[in-house]
Parts: sequence; C-alpha cells; structure tokens
Amino acid sequence: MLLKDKVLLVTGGSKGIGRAIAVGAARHGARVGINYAGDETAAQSCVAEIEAAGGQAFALKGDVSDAASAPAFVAEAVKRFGRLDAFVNNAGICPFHAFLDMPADVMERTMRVNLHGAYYMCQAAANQMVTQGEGGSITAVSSISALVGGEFQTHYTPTKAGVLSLMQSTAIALGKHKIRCNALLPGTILTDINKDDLADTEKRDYMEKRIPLGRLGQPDDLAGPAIFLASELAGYVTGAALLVDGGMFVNLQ
Ligand code: RM4
Repeated sequence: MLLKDKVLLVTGGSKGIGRAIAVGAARHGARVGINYAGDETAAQSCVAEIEAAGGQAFALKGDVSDAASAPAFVAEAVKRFGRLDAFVNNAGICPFHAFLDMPADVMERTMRVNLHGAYYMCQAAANQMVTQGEGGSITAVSSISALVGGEFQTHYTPTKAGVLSLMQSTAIALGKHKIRCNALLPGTILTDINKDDLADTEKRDYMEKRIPLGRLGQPDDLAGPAIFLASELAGYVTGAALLVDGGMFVNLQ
C-alpha cells in the first residue's frame, strides 16, 4: 500500500496508460480522480473498476488544452477528497502524419493537448500542493520520443521533449516547496493512440524486434513506475527521466 491516504489525479485516465496508473494507484490505497476528454463510458467504467475493488474515485470531463480545465480538475479533488498529494499528467495525442503536408490544425492541436495541457495541469497541481504546504509529487508522461524521432511524428516528438524539459525546470522551481517533478518515458506501449499505426504488421514486427525484452509494452507496465515516483520510496527523486521501454532506446545492435 505505497499510496495509503494519498489523493492522486491522472489526466487521460479513462483508458490506456492513464487508466492503468489510476487503477494501480487505487490498489495501493490512493483516492483517485481521473480527467477524460470525451469517453464517458470508459471514464465511468474506470471509476467502477476502482470502486469494485474497494477504492474511491471520480471522473471529470475536461479538454486539457483549455487552461481552465486544470484548476477545475484540481478543485474537484479538493472538494471531494480535501487535498492533492500526487499528480500524473498523462493525457496526450499522436495523430501520425507526414511532415511536408502536416496541416496546421493537426500540429497546433497536438502542441496544445500534449504540451500546453501538461503545463496548465502541472501548474494547477503545484499551486494546490504549495497551498497545502506539505510537498507532493508531479509526474508527467513524456516518451522515448523525447529522445529520438519519428518520421510521422514531427509534431509529436517536440511535445514529448518539451514535457521532459518541463519536469526538469519545475523540479528546480518547486524543490523549495518539497514538490518532486519527474518524467516517465514509455517506449512503444499498445494503446488507442497507436493501434492504427501498429495494425501495419510490418511496422509492428519492426518495433518488436527493436525491444530486448521481446514484446511491445502494455499500459500496466507503466503503473509500477508511476506509483513508485508518486510514493515516498522516491523521496529523493526529482528532475529524473525514467525510461519504461523494454530496452528499446539503448538497442542499437
Ligand atoms: C510513443 C512512441 C510509440 C508510438 C506512440 C504513439 O511516444 O513514439 O512508438 O507508438 O508514441
């Protein structure tokens, strides 16, 4: 029970990596709030899964690219649970597209959701933690794509590099408040955002062959690392970047 009596929020928590982190945190004793963009059924099913296991949870709809969604999400946690101890910024999109004819609206939307949204959410979480005066943990889901590129991800990889850098700078800005800020860098994890891309069997085989552990990741592979960073076990960890990629990044030959 690494998160007993903690309140933890996750953006993009109705499915994929965010859901796995939300359910895992609840299993470790956290009371949980999830943000979701629009899939009410998925969001309520996540809440039901947590409650069925004896936990407490709520879901709040919000477009993270709208700055106002951030204080609203944090305020809901304070209203329901009285505090905020750990925040996981996970919401993100990756509409794969070629560079030369990338539509401006696709590039802009990706920047606004992945990077601007992360900024607003982490800022709102930090302000609540500073008000509480008891420190806290902020974890942002960056990516292996913060470190390497993708032909059809020229709009996406800069956002993941930005999220990594945001955690490095907020770690400095918030250290005086005993708030730890860290980045998770997932490799290729099977989720909704890449199911179409990985439906191409040649692409999927190529990606799998790059992974020393021999398999693509699953959302649950991110739960343990996220719970660790949110917990007291990581009490001296801040400004860190934790690759969770099955060894893909280091695998040149
Ligand atoms: C990740 C990484 C994966 C890709 C997803 C969409 O950051 O690039 O390979 O499938 O994004």
